[in-house]
Amino acid sequence: MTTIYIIAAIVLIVAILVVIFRLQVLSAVLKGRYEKRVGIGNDINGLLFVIVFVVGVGAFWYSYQQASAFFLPAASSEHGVRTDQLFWVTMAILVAAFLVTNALLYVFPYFYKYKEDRKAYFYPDNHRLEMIWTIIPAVVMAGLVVFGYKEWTAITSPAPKGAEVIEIMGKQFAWQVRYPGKDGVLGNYNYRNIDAVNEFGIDMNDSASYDDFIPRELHLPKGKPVLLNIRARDVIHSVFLPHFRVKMDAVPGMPTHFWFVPTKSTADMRDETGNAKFNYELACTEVCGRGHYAMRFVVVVDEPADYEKWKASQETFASLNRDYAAEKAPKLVGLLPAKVAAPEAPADSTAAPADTTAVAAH
Ligand SMILES: [Cu+2]
Repeated sequence: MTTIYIIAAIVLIVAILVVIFRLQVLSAVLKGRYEKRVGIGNDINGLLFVIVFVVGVGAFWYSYQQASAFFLPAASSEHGVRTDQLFWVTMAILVAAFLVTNALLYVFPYFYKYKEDRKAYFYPDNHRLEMIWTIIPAVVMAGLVVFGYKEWTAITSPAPKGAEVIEIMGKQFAWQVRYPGKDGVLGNYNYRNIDAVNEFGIDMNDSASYDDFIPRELHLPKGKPVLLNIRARDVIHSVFLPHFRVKMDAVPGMPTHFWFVPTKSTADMRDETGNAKFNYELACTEVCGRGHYAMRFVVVVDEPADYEKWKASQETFASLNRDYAAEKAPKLVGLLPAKVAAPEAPADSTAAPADTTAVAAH
């Protein structure tokens, strides 16, 4: 309560001082003793406007120069190159408009500051000027919207036939990816099937599930369309592949997707960046909880032949969890590949590689 009284008292005192000052000025005007004095402050203020503009533009350019070291390298996907172009064209137009309008805004107070022998010119309207500054921005904006819309429809169009289908699931706090295996079809899933073993909730009663595999890295083929089927298990996450300019939310209960064509392999990027340890990465770009920062997943882009080799080398979820698969779907247990015996260390390293057909004949 005392605070309110103190504030009220301060406000009243200030108001009284203002009124006294105003009365003094008015009485001076009435007595004809009032002189308008324009001090040096008028010139200084005018000059300060110009200085703020020049220093501001300089600082703006300097910060751009400094920050450009941290910009992403050129896009590693087909659509990424086009969206980058769109971005830079928009940026160039905006910067040009910014410089012109702000130059006028800051230079006018300098040139048209108060001068005793000058009277302000009353300039109510000018239809031609208003047409110019309405129509030009409208046409430019409409052009940008049309190009952007065209690009957006291309990006969000259905994936071409034969695209590699990969499922990405976000959970607190990791990404998991699932490949469809040899049949090219991802097995069904159901959230009710999720448990400690089956993090995806894969339906083991769907025969398409039996060759699905869940690797620890996301591998993509260079030069081939890739379709990501995206979902989340708990909260909203967001798939972000910055080098490919791919960003799409992962929403629980609402599968999303994104297709694109990677154009540079990991090896290409290591050459391009001169960094032998370069790796593409998948990050989460939705603040999804405490462990959000830890949702990094390594992405590898292979030459198509290496990609096929890598796929062939992956063990399926079902064969890694044989007992689980057998328990969940006893009828389909025949789909499990035969148990592979642990390879014996060759007694003689110079021996010819084992002839697999001969082994099978025993
Ligand atoms: Cu997340």
